Formats: sequence, C-alpha cells, structure tokens
Amino acid sequence: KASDIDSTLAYMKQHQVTPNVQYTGVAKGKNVFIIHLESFQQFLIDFKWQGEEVTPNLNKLYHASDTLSFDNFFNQVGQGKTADAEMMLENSLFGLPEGSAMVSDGTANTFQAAPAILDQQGYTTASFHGDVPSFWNRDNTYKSWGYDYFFSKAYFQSGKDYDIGYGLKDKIFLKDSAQYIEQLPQPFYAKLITVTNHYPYTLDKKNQSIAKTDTGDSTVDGYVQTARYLDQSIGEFMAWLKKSGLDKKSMVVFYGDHYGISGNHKKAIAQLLGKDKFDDFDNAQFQRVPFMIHMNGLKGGINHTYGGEIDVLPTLMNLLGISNKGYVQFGSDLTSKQHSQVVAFRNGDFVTPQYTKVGSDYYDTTTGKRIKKLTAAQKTVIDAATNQVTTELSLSDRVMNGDLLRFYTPKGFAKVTKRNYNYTLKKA
Ligand code: GP9
Ligand code: MN
Repeated sequence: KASDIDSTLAYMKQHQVTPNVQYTGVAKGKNVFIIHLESFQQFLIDFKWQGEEVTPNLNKLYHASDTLSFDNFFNQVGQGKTADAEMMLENSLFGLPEGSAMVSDGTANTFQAAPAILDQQGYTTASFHGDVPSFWNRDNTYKSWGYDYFFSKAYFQSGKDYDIGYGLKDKIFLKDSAQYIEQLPQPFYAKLITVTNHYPYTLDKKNQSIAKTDTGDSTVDGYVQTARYLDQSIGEFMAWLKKSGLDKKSMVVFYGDHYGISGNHKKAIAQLLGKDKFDDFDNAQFQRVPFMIHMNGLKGGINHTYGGEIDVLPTLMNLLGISNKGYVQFGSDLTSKQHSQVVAFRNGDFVTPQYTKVGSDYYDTTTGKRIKKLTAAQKTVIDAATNQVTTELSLSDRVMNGDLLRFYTPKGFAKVTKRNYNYTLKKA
C-alpha cells in the first residue's frame, strides 16, 4: 500500500547529502558514455605481467589529469552480477538478496532511472549490448527505465568467429556501435556493455597479445588475455571518439561491474599479486573495481573516497547539474564531504576506511589484522555502520519487492510509459 514508502522517504530526507558544488553542472548538456568493463577489477590497473602493462589504455585514462578516478570504489553485486550492477548504477537501488531484480521486477516495477531522468532533460538514450536482448530481461527492464533505444544482437554484424562467450567480441561490438552513436541526436546518454572479458576468459589465438599467467589455475590464467583485449577495444573506441570530435562534447564514464576472479581461487590470486596469503579480508578488499570519469577540462586526479556502485547515479547527476533532491536513491555523491564511506556488500558485510566486516569477523582496514575483541569505542562505530547497512539494504528490498516507487514520483520527474518503447529491429 501507498504508505509503505513512507519509512524510505523519511530515511532519504534524514540522509540527504549536499553535493559538491565544485562539480555541480560541470558536465551539463554533455553527451554521456557509460562504458561497462565486464568482470574488470581494480587490481588490473597498472598491473604488469612479464614486465608488460596488461591494460595500457585504461591505465593512461586512469592517470590522465582530466580523469576523476577512484581507487576505493567497490562492486556491490549479489547473484544478479551484471544485472545488479546495472540496477545500482542507473537507479541507485540495490539488487536483491537472491536472484536478479532485473529479471524478477524489471518488467512490472516503476523506476526513476537514469535514462528516464536524462530523457526528460532532452537527452536521447540508448543501451548497446552484443547479445540477445532477453539476457537478464534487459529488453523489458529497459522499457521500465525509459531507454529510447536498445541495440542488441540483431543490430550488429554476425559471422564465423564474431562471437565468443557471451556475445559479439568487444572490438567488433564497439566499432559497430560507433556507427549508431554517430546518428543519435545530441545530447545523448549511451551505455555500452562489453562481454569478452567474462569467465572462462577464452580468446582465439589471433586476438591474444599477451601470454597467459602461470598460476596453473585455468580459470585465472586467461584473465589477463581477455582483459588486454578489452583494453585494446577501449583504445580503439577512444581513438574513434577523438576522430569523430565527440570527445570534446562528451563525458565518458568507465566502471567494472564485479570481480573476475572469485574467492575460490585464493592460491592463484596470491601468486598473481605476489603475496604469501589471500584470506577473507583480502577477498573483501579485492572487490574494488574501476570507476573513472573522463572529460575534457574536468578537474581530475585519483580520489581515495570509499564508495561503490550505489553512489554512481547521485555523483553523475551532480556533474550533469540535475538535482537528485526528492529522489529515492540509496547512494550519494562521491565527491561530497557528507558522503558516507560505509560500503555495503549485498550480504550485509561492509568495508569502511577503518573497518571491514566479513561474516562475524571484523578487521582493521588499514592493517588487515583481525580484531579479536572490539573495544567499546570500536563497537560503537561498527554498530552504527552495521545498522546503516542493514537499514539501507532492507529499505531498498522493500522498495523493490513492493514496487513502491509506483506510489511516489519526485518533483520534476514524469512517470515512464513503458508501452511507448519497442526495441524490435524491423528488417527492411
Ligand atoms: C550477459 C552479460 C554477462 O548479457 O552481461 O552477465 P554476467 O554473467 O556477468 O552477470
Ligand atoms: Mn558481468
């Protein structure tokens, strides 16, 4: 019932964060690219294998003076993996404790998502993905989110060896997408979902340009090869962006959606990182993924704020000069002084600059040492963080499970009419 949203609205009001005015509106009216780096972890940035950088193009972007990069940014996905990342990034709502919210609720629920918000500011919005449109129920969910266009498999070239794993190889995919992007009315919001750097990290010989690692764990050793391939595809895409002149009119956002190597490969990861152990604490820290915002003239640098995928939409809205006041969003502007640095994982664990919780264990984030007995002062801080995490996760779940946004429309936002959208390709 309608009043079910009241506790969430009260929570939002209490936790409203004033965005950083230094960044407010600096990207107003710019095209926005959201580049999804599949299974890409932060440790790959500047990582060297046999003396060679694995991802030179992304490294260059990471260190560029006009890129705002984050080195304490975490993925917060659950079982929905890619879908949970998409849900958080474009709605600032968490995925569900089990399954994928895009699958269970994407079709029927009411959302106030990034594409709809931008559409109402005069943007054209499009998502690109080189696989079937039904994967993760994207075809239905994107209608609920207000995407004008969804370019999926049928819109792209196909042929022998064009696909690998989860769809079209990234280089072909990004090159093909560019042709559509050039035709989109500006300003546009375009999301590009890469797939090649996905488990089990296999790549045809012709596209391999770096040796596999030598841990002997077959799940792990191909990761640098597909990551290198993804990096090259980004290099080509950025070159196109420059050639097209779009680089001067666009903000390009990169993010890694979730881990590529799971905690089941402790021995191999330790070897890769040159460490003698890899425990539960290390695995929590290993959940860092890239988040970088690149734009001509942007005041960049490496920002050490702790945050995660839930914080992306509020951060981007501030850059775009769109107030998120009154919106139901569980994250906050990463550049704001008031941003909370408690990063919730979907299972209730968390990381803060001070403490890391894994199950019933607590660690000092700076030393990695397990705290055997909490002092009263530590307990106070940890209890507050635990309370924040469980409150936010459970309120988000109530919103999702109860479809509560249907009862509440923020000021300045118009409800999305799903039936206005159709992504089927009509062959001439
Ligand atoms: C599927 C692709 C991969 O379309 O996005 O999803 P994942 O397995 O990473 O959740
Ligand atoms: Mn994924």
